[in-house]
Amino acid sequence: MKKILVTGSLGQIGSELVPALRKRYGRDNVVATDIRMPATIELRDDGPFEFLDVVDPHHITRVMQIYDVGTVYHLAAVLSATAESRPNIAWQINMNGLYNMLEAARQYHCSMFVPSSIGAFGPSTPRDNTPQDTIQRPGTIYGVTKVAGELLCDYYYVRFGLDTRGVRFPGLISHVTEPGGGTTDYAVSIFYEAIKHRKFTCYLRSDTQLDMMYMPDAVRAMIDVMEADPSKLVHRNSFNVTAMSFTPSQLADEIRKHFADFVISYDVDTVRQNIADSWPNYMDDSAARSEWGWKPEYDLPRMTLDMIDVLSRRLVGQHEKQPS
Ligand code: AKB
Repeated sequence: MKKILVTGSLGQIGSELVPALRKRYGRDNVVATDIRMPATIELRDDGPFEFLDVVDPHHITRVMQIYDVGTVYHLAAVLSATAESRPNIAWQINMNGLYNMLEAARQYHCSMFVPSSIGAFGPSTPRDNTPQDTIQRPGTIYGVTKVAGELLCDYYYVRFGLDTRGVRFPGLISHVTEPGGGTTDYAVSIFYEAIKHRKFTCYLRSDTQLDMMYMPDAVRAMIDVMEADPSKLVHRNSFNVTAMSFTPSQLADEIRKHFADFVISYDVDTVRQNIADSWPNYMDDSAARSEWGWKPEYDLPRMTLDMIDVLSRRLVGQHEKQPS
């Protein structure tokens, strides 16, 4: 079979997508790439890995010439809070990197998955039950790159027949790799702090409601949308997908069902709060459900139980390995 190429494979999504793709399609059929090298020998030996900076078209061409690539999962991107502090870098990676990958996909006849985000919406978007097709006027550079990315992917489909597909991810929660530089990252850090110290200081207000998803659902969404029957797809870039929607205070209540003494306090970071305030409370994902059968498996209680279960075992294990 033709190879599957994953960019940004050592990031939060790639760390779980690559093993899932290798399990499904075979270890040697999935080429992991990133701008940094895997930290451990195990990761390096898990399957093909290539150093790839998406901002440099020569890197992309080199990898495309080595492997017979048929599908690209383009995950290399800068998240919202980092993008706000380094808009220039965000543009280079999120826009120029995407353009370079689309061009390569066009030249080498690949299909391509590109994640968008709730960040593609803005303050004038309806916040409740946010429709699939609605106003998209984000006020962040991250949002600007996400909307432009969705449009660019549509353009490549209409203009060149390139099979581009994508979803608008909410905040993603995972126990494998922590996110970096996002606005929704608190929903991951809170678990580490709850397990280790039974307390957490949140940088968002207690009532900030946002869509969220557990990583196993996110991985399934990416694979399912790429495997979907193209004749059923009315939308392509990008489908609203969500699994749960909660505030920091509701997440703390759920965690307290496991650790009764858990305490949450708030020290609001204005930059991330302003970003979160411009994003939907919850999206309508009925287009994804009807066009390719999207259905999440994890709600808030199930995700919380699994995060606490897996992380508690790992963090206690780490603690026991510490030299005394
Ligand atoms: C972020 O917070 O920047 C991301 C996202 C919702 O796109 N997790």
